Amino acid sequence: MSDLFAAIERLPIAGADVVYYRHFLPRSGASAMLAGLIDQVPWRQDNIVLWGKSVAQPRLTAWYGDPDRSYTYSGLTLQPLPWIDELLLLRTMAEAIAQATFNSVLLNYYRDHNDSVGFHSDDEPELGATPTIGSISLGETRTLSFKPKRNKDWQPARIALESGSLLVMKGDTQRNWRHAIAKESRPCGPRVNLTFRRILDG
Ligand SMILES: O=C(O)CCC(=O)C(=O)O
Ligand SMILES: [Mn+2]
Repeated sequence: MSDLFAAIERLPIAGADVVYYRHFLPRSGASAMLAGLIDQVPWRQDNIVLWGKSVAQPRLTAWYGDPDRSYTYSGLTLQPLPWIDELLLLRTMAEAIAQATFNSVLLNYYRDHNDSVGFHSDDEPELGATPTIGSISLGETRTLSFKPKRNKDWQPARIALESGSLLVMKGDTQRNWRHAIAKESRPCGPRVNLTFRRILDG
């Protein structure tokens, strides 16, 4: 088997469909893309409502997409920024591998080891019942954890998301599992994650 095929891995998670493409982007391309996005994107730190309290999200975000698409999550409604060339290129590449079409992307900027995203699933109604999510990682390797929503017989799972990788989650993944990026105990460098999504009509 060539290295390229060996680097495609289906995660052994019941009731989910998660495939990891380690070498989606060349290393040097991923580093250049990371630096360009950190520099160019108008990052914001929104407040979200958690257990009835307003708190700053523990990371920076940005939302790009087709002009007629807005997105609501954790009590926030975001209007998309207009596409930039770098994101259109990554979108086309991710669509080819995920066999899906995407009309928006949420960018997360984890500045250092203290930034994180709590357990959630990408199950907003506007994504439909079985959304395909294409998740590209740039920069520092961080661990994505999965835990089952209901079935306690299923073991939690983890995967290290390396720079230049694409993780495709589809089918029942969001219905059955939550995922999170925990803080790291040791200092680490920046990471940008891009989750391409398709917001449905109506
Ligand atoms: O940073 C990641 O890998 C995950 C981000 C995520 O789950 C999300 O944006 O919904
Ligand atoms: Mn998510």
